[in-house]
Amino acid sequence: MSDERKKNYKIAMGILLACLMSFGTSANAAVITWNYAVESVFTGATPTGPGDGFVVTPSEISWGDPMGTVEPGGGRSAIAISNSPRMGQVDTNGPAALANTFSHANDVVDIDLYPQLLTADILTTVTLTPANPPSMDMAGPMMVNFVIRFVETLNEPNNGICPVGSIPCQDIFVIESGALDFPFSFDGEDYFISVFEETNQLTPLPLGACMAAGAGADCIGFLTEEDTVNIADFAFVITQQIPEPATLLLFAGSVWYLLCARRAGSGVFGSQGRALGRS
Ligand SMILES: [Ca+2]
Ligand SMILES: [Ca+2]
Repeated sequence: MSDERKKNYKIAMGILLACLMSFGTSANAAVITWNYAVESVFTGATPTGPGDGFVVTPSEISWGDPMGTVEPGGGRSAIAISNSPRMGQVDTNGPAALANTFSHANDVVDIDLYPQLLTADILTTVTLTPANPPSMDMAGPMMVNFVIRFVETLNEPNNGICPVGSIPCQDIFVIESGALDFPFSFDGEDYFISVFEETNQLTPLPLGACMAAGAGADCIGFLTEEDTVNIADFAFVITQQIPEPATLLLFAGSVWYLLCARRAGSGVFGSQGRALGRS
């Protein structure tokens, strides 16, 4: 092998080893399965104005007729958190795991007499403990504060036009702030948690719906039907960054060069062997 080829061979071998070491480090240290706990609570809320009937607890915010009930025809509406805390197992780069459930008992409320929900503060806490490979260390608790805006739309507006959809006008929730995707690190590895609503109710809303809720354009949220208990099941996935395409290209290029060099090398040595045999 010429000096030039020996040099290229060494470079390719070096890149290959670096790539293998990089993959090996990642594969050895990454957590495959986590035990998780996700808990959400209401930490505060603001009503549209003064008046009776606005009640806030860590698991429920209700409004409407103080003497009424949260049921169809009962004169009170409520949003509630259930399945909290939710515990289970989730695989890195695996299927989604269920988190907490939010429900809106959307009953008809007399908005001339009673204040309604305007904004709600939610604190969600995520704790992860490695199950495979097991570890006593813990990722978290990671805390995310969400602020949601709400509007109790008129069910039958005078002009007959709903902010979104058709009569009776759906009520509108907007997630005003709070990260639906956030990174975390554990044992030198970087991961991402991505939160979504399992039935894809959480979507970008039309401008009219965003404006009705007092939010800017391109808001995200969901709509709730009147006289119905609307359920939103939140879920999440944990992902880990796979090797960069550039790293994979380097890896593939190095393997290709080494294979070519080896084939070329066999020819040279074989010729020499045959030459030696003839002598
Ligand atoms: Ca309503
Ligand atoms: Ca409505």
